[in-house]
Amino acid sequence: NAPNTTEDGQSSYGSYPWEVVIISDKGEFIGGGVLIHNRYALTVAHKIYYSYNIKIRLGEWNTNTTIEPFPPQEFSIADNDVIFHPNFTSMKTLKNDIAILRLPSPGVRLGVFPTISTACLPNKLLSNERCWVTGWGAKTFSNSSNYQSILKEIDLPLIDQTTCEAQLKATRLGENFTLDRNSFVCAGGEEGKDSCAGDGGNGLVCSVNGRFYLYGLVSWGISCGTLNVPGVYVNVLSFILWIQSKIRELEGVSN
Ligand code: 4AZ
Repeated sequence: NAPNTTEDGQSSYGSYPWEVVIISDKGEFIGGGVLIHNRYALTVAHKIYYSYNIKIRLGEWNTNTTIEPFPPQEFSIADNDVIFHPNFTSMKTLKNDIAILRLPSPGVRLGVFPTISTACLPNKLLSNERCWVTGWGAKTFSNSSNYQSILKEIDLPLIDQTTCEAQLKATRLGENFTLDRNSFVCAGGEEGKDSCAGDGGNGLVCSVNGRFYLYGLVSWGISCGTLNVPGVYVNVLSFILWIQSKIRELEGVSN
């Protein structure tokens, strides 16, 4: 169930219709996100913690052109429609690195453009799976301002938490390091196939029975694309109850 791929990791147009671009009010690129509902998207808290008046763009693919067959749709997100996880308290540990973005009413009309739709929230743990991560982020950590113009994708394996913790600890930067298992999942560790600077907030999606489920959000890592050094992703499964109860509360649905 791999989305269509070209050889250099460039995604084909419309393969990741839940993809969200977050930009500043001045149009500067901030990071990625994932559409999960016609009025809600998820991203990582640390990318937008110091930003005001953000906007999101849906249906984007090549950021250098405006010739997509289906035009990208832009929405301003009011500051009180940015809902940070209440336990996101540290830019250092990045525990609970998740935020909900609420689109202005009535939200995006789904089913109109094939390039805009939602990813599913996961309902169970996966292991031994290969999943997908996308983004416009940098090719290498040391050249971290060199963003891509066309959305890139890679496939990568999920890595269990014990292995991931050991592998991160084995790096020079990771010596004194523990993973908050509730907050994070890991994926990658293959040479040259990784998320990197600028990919923060983007989705790690896994295909189950032909549907894409959002297992992770790009959060952080130690370097990029180094063999046996997985990237660290927000464990979306851990935050499902918070996400669903927030949406119910904000939509005024009684439960
Ligand atoms: C970053 O700086 C970043 N290799 C994101 C992901 C990874 C490294 C850095 C994972 O946003």
